[in-house]
Amino acid sequence: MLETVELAPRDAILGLTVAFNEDPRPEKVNLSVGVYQDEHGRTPTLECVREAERQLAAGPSNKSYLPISGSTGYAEVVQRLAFGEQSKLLSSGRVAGAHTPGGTGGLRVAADFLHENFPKATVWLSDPTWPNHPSIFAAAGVPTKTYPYFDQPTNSLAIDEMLAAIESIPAGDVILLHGCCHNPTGIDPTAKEWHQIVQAIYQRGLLPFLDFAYQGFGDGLEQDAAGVREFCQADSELLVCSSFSKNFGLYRERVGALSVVCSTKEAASAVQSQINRSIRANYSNPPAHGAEIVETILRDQILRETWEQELTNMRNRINSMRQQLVDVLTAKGVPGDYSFMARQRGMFSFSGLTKDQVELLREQYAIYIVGSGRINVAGLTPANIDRVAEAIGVAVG
Ligand code: PLP
Ligand code: TYF
Repeated sequence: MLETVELAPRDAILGLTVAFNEDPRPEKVNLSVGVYQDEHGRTPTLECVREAERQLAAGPSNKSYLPISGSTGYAEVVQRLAFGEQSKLLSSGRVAGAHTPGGTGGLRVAADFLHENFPKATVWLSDPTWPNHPSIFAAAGVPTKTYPYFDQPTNSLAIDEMLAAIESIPAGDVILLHGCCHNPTGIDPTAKEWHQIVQAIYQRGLLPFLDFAYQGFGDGLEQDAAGVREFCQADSELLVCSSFSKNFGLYRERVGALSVVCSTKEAASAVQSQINRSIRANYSNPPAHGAEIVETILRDQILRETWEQELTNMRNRINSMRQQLVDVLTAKGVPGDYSFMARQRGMFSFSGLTKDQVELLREQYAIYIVGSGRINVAGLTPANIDRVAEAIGVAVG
């Protein structure tokens, strides 16, 4: 029977890393998957994480199951980070949620929850978006459609088209937004645009859903929460999916969370019971280690300061590489204006390179970029930036 199974296509992004690892050329550069690399091209474990693990190893051990929705202490620190230390939501009893295996786990739990409780709802995704978004909702049986987001000619947010689209989405549908550091474009709404977006969503009667996978990678922990806070300000219902893969460098530990802001405590209890039901039939209860690390760091003043410094260093290195790439491309006389790359935020730069140019970079230079032209800026280092710019020059020339 199993011989009838057909080969599935590789993941558009993770599949490239498989191909990269198989590439024998020593000069190869991986600018595909969104994993932070330091100036030596390494993905180090953060010092705050190593220290938290030392503390955890020295303390009492408990390998019994966590509750279905995970640790409540962890949920509290997650909410403080997303909603702000002063948020009235923290003690309101109006936030349901779960500690999930990564942001992806949170997205899938939310998708199952939506499918089960709002079977007629469509989830609206930005065009473009992270390719895993449509896959996750499709796997849960949730239909998706797209709204305009990116204005190619100006490399900016297509705010007017986006607002007009929101006004025509049927009430009761769900709209997914990237909390910050939009993947793949690197373009986020300004404070004024967030305000317009929130008002339009609120007036239209849509359920907003923020995918918050890069807090701290844009302009700072608080600055990057501007969108989340604008929804809270409007007293809006809201789903937030947090991921700590990037900002704590905990990728393989699978640590994330889903927080659902409801309008009453009673609604939150019912939502919680439905979320738990989805989790039970999915992975039963979450893995503990990554969440223990995050909670330990966020509850300890010294570890938290270390973390914020390490996160700032990662953010600054990425932003400095953005500027350097623009400078080197300009210095080499590569045709085109690349200044937009320095304005984008997060790990990625939507370069405008075409599929053919991306292929040329891979075949001739062993430089791996996602087919959409998305460059992982965090993969650039002082040692490879010149060669990357040179190759881009040939590709676009
Ligand atoms: N959402 C977006 C937009 C992402 O780029 C990622 C990255 O991996 C995730 C969610 C989920 O991350 P993870 O499941 O590794 O926590
Ligand atoms: O967009 C990225 O590169 C990251 C990592 O199926 C990732 O979000 C990519 C693809 C995928 C899971 C994670």
